[in-house]
Amino acid sequence: MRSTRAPRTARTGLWASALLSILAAVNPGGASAASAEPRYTPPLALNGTASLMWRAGDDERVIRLTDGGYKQTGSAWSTLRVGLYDDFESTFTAHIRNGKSGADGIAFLIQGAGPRALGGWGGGLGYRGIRRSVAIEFDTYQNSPDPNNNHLAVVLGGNPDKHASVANSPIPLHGKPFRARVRYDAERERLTVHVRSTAEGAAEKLVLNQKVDLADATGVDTAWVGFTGATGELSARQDVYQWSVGEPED
Ligand SMILES: [Ca+2]
Repeated sequence: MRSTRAPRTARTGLWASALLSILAAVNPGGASAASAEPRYTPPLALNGTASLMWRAGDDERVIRLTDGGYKQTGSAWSTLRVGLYDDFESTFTAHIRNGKSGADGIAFLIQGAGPRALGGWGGGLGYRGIRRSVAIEFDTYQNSPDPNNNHLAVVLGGNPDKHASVANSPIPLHGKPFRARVRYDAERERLTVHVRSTAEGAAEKLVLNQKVDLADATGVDTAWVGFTGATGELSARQDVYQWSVGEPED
């Protein structure tokens, strides 16, 4: 019995209403391009090799989780937390590249360990060992438990050796940017993940559909959300941008 659990109707979320653009564009329209001040910058906690930079030729912030070195791990968390008894949706664009092939990929996490959380390198994808977490892998390197070098998976308890569910990606995760949408239906305790190419008119495809109680899996009512990434003997530059979190739009 979890008698201390908040009622289902409680609005525990700190992001109760509006869609929050975490990597907000600066000066949209370029009216005052000389200004480097973002209109609004929710705080981010960066760990390991993660750094924040500006997208080339654009007024947009980018989280670079790994920069192409070997055996790197990085994590980036929004320090504004997400209520797990409300529906929420997070969308982002990721770009993983390093010439012909690269490793190891990134993960989107919902976690209860805190803003300093950072896990193991290589196949650990930067989240191995973050036990109070639910990870969604975008995995570009085949380790022994992996079906191939281009798959998505839901992983509980920070253990990438065991997939709660796994599926081939319908698009290449390495090389070109892709767009992902993670959605949680709190009432049904259902997590879904869609991906699509960033090419104009590209169709979005449902890849993962996992029943999971996020509050139970993370041990918290309001969780940190963000990204981890890692490299190993192979490396890659792994960026995330155009990231937002909020209530589902439909
Ligand atoms: Ca892997």
